[in-house]
Amino acid sequence: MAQQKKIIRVCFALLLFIAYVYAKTIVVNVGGPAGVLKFDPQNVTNAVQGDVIQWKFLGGQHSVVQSDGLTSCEQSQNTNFFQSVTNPPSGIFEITINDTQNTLYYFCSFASHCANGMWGVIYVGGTAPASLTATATATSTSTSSASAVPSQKKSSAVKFGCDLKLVTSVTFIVLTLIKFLF
Ligand SMILES: *[C@@H]1O[C@H](CO)[C@@H](O)[C@H](O)[C@H]1NC(C)=O
Ligand SMILES: *[C@@H]1O[C@H](CO)[C@@H](O)[C@H](O)[C@H]1NC(C)=O
Ligand SMILES: [Cu+2]
Repeated sequence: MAQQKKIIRVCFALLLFIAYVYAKTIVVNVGGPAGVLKFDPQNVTNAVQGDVIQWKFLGGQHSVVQSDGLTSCEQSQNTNFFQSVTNPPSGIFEITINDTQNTLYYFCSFASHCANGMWGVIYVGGTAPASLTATATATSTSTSSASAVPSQKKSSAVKFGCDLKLVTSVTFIVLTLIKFLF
């Protein structure tokens, strides 16, 4: 009995650890020196529920405002739309991805930046068009602008309940562990 309890505790700790490692922070660079009017990467194709999107303001006057469509320069009709101020004092603006599948559009609302192409998209849970995922894979091997680093603070045992791939791997690990221990 005591041993069983111990095994359960080990499994639980393992699950928490996996959930902790799994959530990632995706950095999107905003602007830059000499009037750079872009979000880099413009299309985030690898976001999943629980991930944090972190916009880093590198220079110039910019903002991040959610919209309702590709290349749209109007703020979202959604009552809970996300929005940063122009140049947050911390130099960073973050959102957490709540949905398993969604497509989030946003733009820079400063001056006419959006009309000049300063907009971006976050494809959540594999909703990105095939053409984009193909280019994303091709470019991510040569450049590392779309860096995905494991988050230090975002972890939750609740999140993995919704991700099929993770549930599958967790089940596999737990089953292997149980088989190994008995
Ligand atoms: C992002 O996706 C849109 C829509 O498919 C495309 O027009 C745009 O060129 C893409 N941006 C980059 C930098 O690949
Ligand atoms: C996710 O949910 C939190 C808490 O309800 C909310 O503050 C945040 O704006 C939501 N994120 C997005 C991208 O809508
Ligand atoms: Cu801007």
